[in-house]
Amino acid sequence: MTVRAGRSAVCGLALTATLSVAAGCGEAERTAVQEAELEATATPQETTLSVTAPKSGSGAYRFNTRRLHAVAGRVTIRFRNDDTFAHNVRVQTGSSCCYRPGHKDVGGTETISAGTKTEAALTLEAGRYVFLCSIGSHYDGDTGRMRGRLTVRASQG
Ligand SMILES: [Cu+2]
Repeated sequence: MTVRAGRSAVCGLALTATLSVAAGCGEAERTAVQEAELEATATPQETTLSVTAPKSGSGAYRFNTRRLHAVAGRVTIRFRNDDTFAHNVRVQTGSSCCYRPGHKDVGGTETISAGTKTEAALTLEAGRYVFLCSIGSHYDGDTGRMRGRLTVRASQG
């Protein structure tokens, strides 16, 4: 006999006892599970970060910010490319730029062409990250400054 059948038998007994107990039987069980699921998703830590690549003109490629902060959990990056070149926003583990041994890409936007925008959702644990444009040497060198630090703090609940 299965566990489920056993439960039904118990519920059957409850049903004959009183209606109120019967109503709680099984249904109460389901509700408890639903509540647990709701609780797990009821306090989503969600951060939306806006990043822009301004027109670089004759200057270096860059983002409009070198520092981003988020809360552990779902992090959405909204990226607008106002430059005349294609760019992206990638996130790597590590506290210093970029592609150091052990660093890994944990997500980010696709590469978008000039004058367009996009967004990407990542799930990040608390810690220090770097964000960068991964194209060519956009993140480093004389013509590239497209990099910065992303600090993700632990969620409150
Ligand atoms: Cu770029």
